[in-house]
Amino acid sequence: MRVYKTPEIRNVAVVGHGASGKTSLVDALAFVAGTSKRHGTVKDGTALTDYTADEIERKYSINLAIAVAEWMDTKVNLIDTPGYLDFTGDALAGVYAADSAVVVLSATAGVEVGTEKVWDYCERRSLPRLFFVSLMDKEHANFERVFTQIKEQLTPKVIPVEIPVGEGLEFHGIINLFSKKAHLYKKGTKAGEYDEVDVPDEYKDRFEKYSQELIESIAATDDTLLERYLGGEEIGRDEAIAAMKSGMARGELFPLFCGAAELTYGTRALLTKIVELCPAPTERPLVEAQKWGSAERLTLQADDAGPLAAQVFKTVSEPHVGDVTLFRIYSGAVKNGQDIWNAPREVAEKLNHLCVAIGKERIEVPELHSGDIGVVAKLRDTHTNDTLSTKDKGLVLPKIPFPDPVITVAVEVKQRGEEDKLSTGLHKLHEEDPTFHHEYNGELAQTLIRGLGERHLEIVVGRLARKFGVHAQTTKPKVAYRETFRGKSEGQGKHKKQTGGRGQYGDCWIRAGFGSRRCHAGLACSSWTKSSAG
Ligand SMILES: Nc1nc2c(ncn2[C@@H]2O[C@H](COP(=O)(O)OP(=O)(O)OP(=O)(O)O)[C@@H](O)[C@H]2O)c(=O)[nH]1
Ligand SMILES: [Mg+2]
Repeated sequence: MRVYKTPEIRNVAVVGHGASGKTSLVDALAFVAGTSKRHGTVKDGTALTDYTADEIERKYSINLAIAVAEWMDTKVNLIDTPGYLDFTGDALAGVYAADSAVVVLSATAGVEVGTEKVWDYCERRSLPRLFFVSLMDKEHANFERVFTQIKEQLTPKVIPVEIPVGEGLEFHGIINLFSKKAHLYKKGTKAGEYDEVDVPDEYKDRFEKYSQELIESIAATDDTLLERYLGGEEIGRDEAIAAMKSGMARGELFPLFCGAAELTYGTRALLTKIVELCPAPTERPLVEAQKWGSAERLTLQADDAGPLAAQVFKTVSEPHVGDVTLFRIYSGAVKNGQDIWNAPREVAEKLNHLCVAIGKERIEVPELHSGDIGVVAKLRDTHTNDTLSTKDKGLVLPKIPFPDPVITVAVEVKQRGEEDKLSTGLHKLHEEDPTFHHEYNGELAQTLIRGLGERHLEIVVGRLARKFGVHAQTTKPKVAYRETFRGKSEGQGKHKKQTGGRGQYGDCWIRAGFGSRRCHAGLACSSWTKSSAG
């Protein structure tokens, strides 16, 4: 793969609710572009970005992962993110590393809770966005319904630039409102090829209606265009695209596309529009960094000549490789083998075997330009949310605000003597995944783990076994029982059991609150007694 310069790069987060078709879309885009030689699927466990053992087994994404589509002399870095809320930390990280986003929706399910969540993440970053309604070939697919839901639940500024030809089992083409042509797919199309034909007669009315809406929405974002449009002048395709791009950058327009990623339908048009409408790193707002150890702040832009500032947005630990670090360069450029500096940890690192990632594959590159996304293995002490810079500058970028855990369980080793290994494993897993936390609670005498959901913690326990050889099980955390005695009380309990032998007899007295009006007690649940066998 050749090295791409900053204006030739697009960093696109692919976000959406679980099972909306993101991973299938990313695989199809990389394949159709020719960058990936094989069209993989989630069902077969061959999708480019669902490559870990957990993902292949469960058939959904757990980790953020990168694929590349080289299209129109541009390198599109596609950041596939998980849709399940248990792994939403990675969706957030993907949004932070990107300059734009494709919000994927299922044509049958429409806007779901996960769609609203990622929409909110994109809002926080003011990311230019486009929508892709996938699974148009699935029974009960309904483009119009999804369009209405987006308008009502996410944004009234959504505007279709394509409409489907047929829906569900009848879905076989797309009408492009910019080119005013229909793309009809032949059954068995391998890489999104189509026959380009005039808009079929039965779609003419719909086409006219949507085309008019599209051009009016675009004109409405620019006074000069609006004047010309109202004066009866035709607005050319290139002008319309340029106006749409700047409307998207200001958050005034969100174009809507459709297709069926698994069949590769609609993927070529989407790639072209990603290149034409999504911003290059140079077209995004400037980023502020702090000089470590001082109050000095620097404003950075995606420029090779600027000081190096790259953010680690994901760390994965891979079998036989160790820690693999994914980073996004915000300023400056890097070379293979370069010495770099992690200022807050005061550790010198080296970019040995600098690579770009395409799923699990890593391709070594001589250098990476400003704005690009890179991957490097075996850094010494660099973790998710750290900033990489050079020793003379020592910069720190604002951290990604990962969500706080929402559930807690206790964890214990199955085999005595593995407690130290457990603690090391948990510590490493937290460095990899900042939405996972752990602590030893002395009062309960339990190790507690916290995460974003049951599935999240289940995966953590699985990783403990696979990566660190610690077999652990989860239990309910005990309750630390703390109350203030306000009065005094006493009670007696007797235990008698005739077992056929000598029998059992126990007599227990408890007195509480004597001697002090404010006496705190901490009781373990399993406490018990003084007994005397009869
Ligand atoms: N019929 C049809 N099925 C599809 C299409 N795209 C994806 N699927 C299926 O839909 C399911 C979910 O697809 P994924 O690509 O894994 O969806 P995702 O959004 O990545 O899901 P998460 O990773 O869990 O967030 C899988 O079973 C796919 O085979 C499509 O275009 N048509
Ligand atoms: Mg996925």
